[in-house]
Amino acid sequence: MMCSLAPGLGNDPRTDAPGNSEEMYMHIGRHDGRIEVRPIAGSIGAEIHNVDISKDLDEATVGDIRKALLDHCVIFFRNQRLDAERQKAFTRRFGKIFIHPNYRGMQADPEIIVITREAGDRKIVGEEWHADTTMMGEPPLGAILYAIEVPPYGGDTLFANQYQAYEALSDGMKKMLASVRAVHSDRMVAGPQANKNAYRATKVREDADWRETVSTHPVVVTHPETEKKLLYVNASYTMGFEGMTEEESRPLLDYLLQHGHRPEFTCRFRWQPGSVAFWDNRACKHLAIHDAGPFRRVMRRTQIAGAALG
Ligand SMILES: O=C(O)CCC(=O)C(=O)O
Ligand SMILES: [Fe+2]
Repeated sequence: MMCSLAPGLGNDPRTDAPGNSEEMYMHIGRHDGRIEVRPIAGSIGAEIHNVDISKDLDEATVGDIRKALLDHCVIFFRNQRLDAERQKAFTRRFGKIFIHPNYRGMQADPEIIVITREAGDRKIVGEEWHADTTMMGEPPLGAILYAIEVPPYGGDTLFANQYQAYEALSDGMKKMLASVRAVHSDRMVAGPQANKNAYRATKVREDADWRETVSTHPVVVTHPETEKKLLYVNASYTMGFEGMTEEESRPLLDYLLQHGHRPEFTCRFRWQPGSVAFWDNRACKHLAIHDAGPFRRVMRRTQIAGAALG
């Protein structure tokens, strides 16, 4: 993948010359086989440089990428060349590929969702603040989105850090939420009643055999890897709190949803062809901005299977 430090270089007498070793180190440092992590905002998101993710990466590099993902909630790569097979191979380094039940039979390859936004589409995939696919008992742990065709402007994606959303709540609210579970359903985003397909190019299951999937998750989830607490409700799937009516749940749920994307918890990613976003689907929410007007936008997404959340 990347150049590694030449063996024995440290013994080269030339590097011991005054003023020389530092310069040499900096030169090598850019190519020493380690990824470079550059945060893009104060609380979430980092660009990762010095790695070609279409290549067979060694374990150490995959470990560094995983660490960057856990540290920053979403990471971005630029100027990558990924065909579907290479994207799937990269995805598999982080877990099993998740097959999305609501796109089954709707796309050529069940392991891939091509998200196409045609000029003038009146709806798009992911235009509300959400984590992906949380109606599942075991929601995906992450997703990898690769930009194939992007508008000259518009069509950015926002991400919000849900650890910080949790941390910013008062002690009283944290205490109250500690034992509350929320009900998540896919009835707002798929099935005939959701009625998305008439308005957008990316089709989801709306056939008569479609059935709603419902699961409950804690409102405050402990991240299985970082072991930090985070706020886990979202506008696309969360219907209300377990044991309460949707009407009773609404005011507090609305408050938590709004709170979860305060500007200081967010970053905004501007796409170019070949850009990749890789998000931790437990630690952050995201939103596709519906402002691409007359332009086409084509993205390829893979998802990584996750585990039940506690
Ligand atoms: O198109 C985007 O920017 C994001 C869409 C989305 O929500 C997703 O891929 O999960
Ligand atoms: Fe999404």
